Amino acid sequence: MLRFLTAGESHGRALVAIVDGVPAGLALTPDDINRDLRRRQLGYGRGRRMAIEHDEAEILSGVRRGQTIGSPVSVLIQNRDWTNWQYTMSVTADPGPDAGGAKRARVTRPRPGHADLSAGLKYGRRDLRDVLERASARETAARVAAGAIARAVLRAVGVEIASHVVEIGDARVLSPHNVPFTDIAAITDDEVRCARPDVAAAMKAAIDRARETGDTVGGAFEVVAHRVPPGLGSHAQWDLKLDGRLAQALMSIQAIKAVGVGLAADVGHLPGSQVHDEIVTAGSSPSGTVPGISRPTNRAGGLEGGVTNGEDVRVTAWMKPISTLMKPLRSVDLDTMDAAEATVERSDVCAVPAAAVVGEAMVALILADAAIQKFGGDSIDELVAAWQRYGASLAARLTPEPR
Ligand code: EPS
Repeated sequence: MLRFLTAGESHGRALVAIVDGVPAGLALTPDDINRDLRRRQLGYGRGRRMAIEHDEAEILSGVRRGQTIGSPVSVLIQNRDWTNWQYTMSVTADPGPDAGGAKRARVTRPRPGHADLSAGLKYGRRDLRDVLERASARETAARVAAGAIARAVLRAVGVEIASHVVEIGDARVLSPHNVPFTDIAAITDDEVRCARPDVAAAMKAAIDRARETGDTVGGAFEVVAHRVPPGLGSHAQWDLKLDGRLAQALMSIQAIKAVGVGLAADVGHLPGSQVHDEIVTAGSSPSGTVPGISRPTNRAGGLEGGVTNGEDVRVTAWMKPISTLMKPLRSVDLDTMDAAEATVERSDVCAVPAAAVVGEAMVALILADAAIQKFGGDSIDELVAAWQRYGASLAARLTPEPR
């Protein structure tokens, strides 16, 4: 079982990810992780914080001489901004005279849409900074580090994962599920990560408009996993259904409010003939990873009955606009109970392109876990061998019997 936890506050000393259950013998370097950390930091609409941070992974454990050894892999990512927050974020009650950074006032005016109010009440914190520091999407850097390790596991068996931004404000890609994986994997536009250049320009314009009016803007991204074998997940029990597990993983990303598989919400108004993917014989050119079988369409997003069907896994997540508005919404000061404007913190105008990279990480973690459950994962050699045996058995089973 592959599982992970993260720790760390947005302006604390560092973030940490612990990934448990990584197969032994997997080649892993900090660069494998740093590549994804860098991609997550890019994007049009980010705030000034991204000019401060240069996220880099320090592997603390679980790797020896370039290979995983079967023990938990822990990764540390420093927060460079911490030097400006040492006083406010001090672990000790008395930070001492040398602690750097401003003495920041308590946060008492919750931002609508943020965890400030709900989690502040739950944990009984009078300074809402105690919840906003952890609720912050800074945490997703640690998820991306964990996801990069899962991606390395999947890469060993040929699975690739990529994402594209399909909607920002009123700019959207029409029929995003038909954009081929090769177009998505080839995206070089780091600003909005959109496969359609004309839509990318409209997306940037939508972000500019939001910034000019002191507002924020949301959107959607699709994550696509390519060359996934059939048979990951299970139809037999609710918590084994892979579509459900992917949905939970994506929904857990900060600010995500909806998740869909394949055609997603469109299945509600289309007839069955336009929702299901016919099954046809393919001879030597299957559409996915099932020998001899082709699916002319992939509206199901590679999942039927909670089990992968050999087509690309395609999942979409919708992100709400960031809840820190430079032109703040109405709130209440929880100290005085007077009407007040919500707190304004330095923030991003749009983080959908970065969230897409986080989405890739979450999908990688779930698929790698499902693969380890099906094929075994004590060592990467064992996993690859079991995967190959399964492929060979499918090919043998799907060969026509002599009549
Ligand atoms: C965030 C607010 C901003 C973002 C941050 C998420 O940080 P700050 O409050 O320091 O300006 O930059 O995202 C990151 C730091 C990151 O690495 O993605 C928030 O409140 O969620």
